[in-house]
Amino acid sequence: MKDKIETLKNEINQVNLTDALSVESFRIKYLGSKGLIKSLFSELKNIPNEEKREVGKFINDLRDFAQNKWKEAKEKLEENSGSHHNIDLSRPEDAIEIGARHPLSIVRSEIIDIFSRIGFTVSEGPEIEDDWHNFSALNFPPEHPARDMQDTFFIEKGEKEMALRTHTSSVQVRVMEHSKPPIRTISPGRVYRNEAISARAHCFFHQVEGLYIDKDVSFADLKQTLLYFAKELFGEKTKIRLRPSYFPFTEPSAEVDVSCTICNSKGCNVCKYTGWLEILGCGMVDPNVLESSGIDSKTYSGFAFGMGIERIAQLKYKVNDLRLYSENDVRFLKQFTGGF
Ligand code: 2NL
Repeated sequence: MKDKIETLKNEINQVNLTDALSVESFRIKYLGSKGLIKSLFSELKNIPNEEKREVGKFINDLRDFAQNKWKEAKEKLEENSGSHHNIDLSRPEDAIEIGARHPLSIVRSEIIDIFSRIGFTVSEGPEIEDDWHNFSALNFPPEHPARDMQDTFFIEKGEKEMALRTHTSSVQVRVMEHSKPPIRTISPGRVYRNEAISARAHCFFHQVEGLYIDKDVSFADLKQTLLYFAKELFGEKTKIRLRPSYFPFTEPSAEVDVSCTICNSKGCNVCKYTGWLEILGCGMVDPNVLESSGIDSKTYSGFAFGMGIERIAQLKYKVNDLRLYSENDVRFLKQFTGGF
């Protein structure tokens, strides 16, 4: 019996377990319920009682030996079939999503491009402003409602009370303070208003303001500049009309409409059947504003205008909810192309 066990042990020792098949047939042959080791155990009953204990231990050892060999081989096999061995190096990589320009960025670039062709530079400034640059220098009276907490985000910053700029006119005040006419500049940027967020209002939006100061700048210059702009942006056939309006920083002031590009002025629900779309506000710079920034209002005059980029993008791309611009939904964002 002992010899038989010894022979079986040698045999087991020499078996080569290299693949899944040999590992499984090894298990069946030696360790299975009808396997050779099991049959050794059943032969125990034919052995004299005094030897049973010793022979039983031999068979137990043999079973442990075979089991360990099988387990080791199986683990090795599983390890080798791990993911890094299954990589197909010839497989093409997943395509990289390259993304798309944001519609507001496309429209801003287009506006900058149109004005730079007639000599306007681009100026930028801080989003956190003091009262002077955002309000006082722009002729806002002390009691103006825009100075109210309900309209403007105020910030405690050191000793001074600061605010998130409500328009980029503050940038243009800085330009006037630091340079001499002629000044031809546009200031694109983000501005903030304390408003509840809805489809038609947001607590921030984007503006492009323009400023032109020189000797003898007239309202006719303003009108022709804006007509040129409207034609470049919406097409050669575009008409503009000016309606009287009011801003603290311009006098006289006007609101500018373009002929509805969606229905060719025939009347549609976008232009509310008027044939006209409002796109910007403008006016002749109030002499008080020029003087506040150190420009002699007897020698110089100027015009200024301001528009919301969201509004222009809404007309160009028919976006009917302002919130879409800042939700970062790629299904929205990847629809826009053009403009650099
Ligand atoms: C609008 C109207 C406007 C201005 C902005 C301006 C700037 C200076 C002096 C005078 Cl430094 N005016 N900017 C003038 C008229 C209108 O914006 O509807 N914006 C969204």
